[in-house]
Amino acid sequence: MERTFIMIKPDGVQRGLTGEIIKRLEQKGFNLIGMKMMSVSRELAEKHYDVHRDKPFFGNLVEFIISAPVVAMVWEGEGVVASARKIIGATNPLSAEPGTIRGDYGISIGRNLIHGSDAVETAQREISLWFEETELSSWEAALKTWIY
Ligand code: FUP
Repeated sequence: MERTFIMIKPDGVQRGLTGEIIKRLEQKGFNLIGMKMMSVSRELAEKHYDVHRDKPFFGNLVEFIISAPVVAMVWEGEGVVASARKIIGATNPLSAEPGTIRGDYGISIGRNLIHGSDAVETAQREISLWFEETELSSWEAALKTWIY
């Protein structure tokens, strides 16, 4: 079953959107199989955003991610990587459609509330970066018969 890595960024946690964000993914029908609130080390933040290392916003992005706790999660379900990206919305919240998380709650690209893996391979890399396999509990939702 496909998995994706989702992180509620420091702004999402501080603004009290953790429950709302989990609710949206949960009610879609995806399974939450791992979750932890954590302070992120500079090393982990830099590894996570390694692809952006040479971008002008890299420094500010890392400082932001390590500035306050995040909620790191792994979600499981058919097509969860692309579907979660749709639920999250465009990177710039001002361009994100209403009805998406960033479209409903954000204004600034540097405070866009949430991260979601952009492809299945990226998801695998990010999940192994943030979680030990023993921290993940794959389980069959009681409602599965009514989702698939
Ligand atoms: P996304 O996959 O939607 O999270 O977006 P990207 O991987 O392109 O960017 C990662 C993060 O870098 C964004 F969530 C916010 C930040 N960013 C900026 O601060 N400025 C930019 O111009 C682009 C991205």
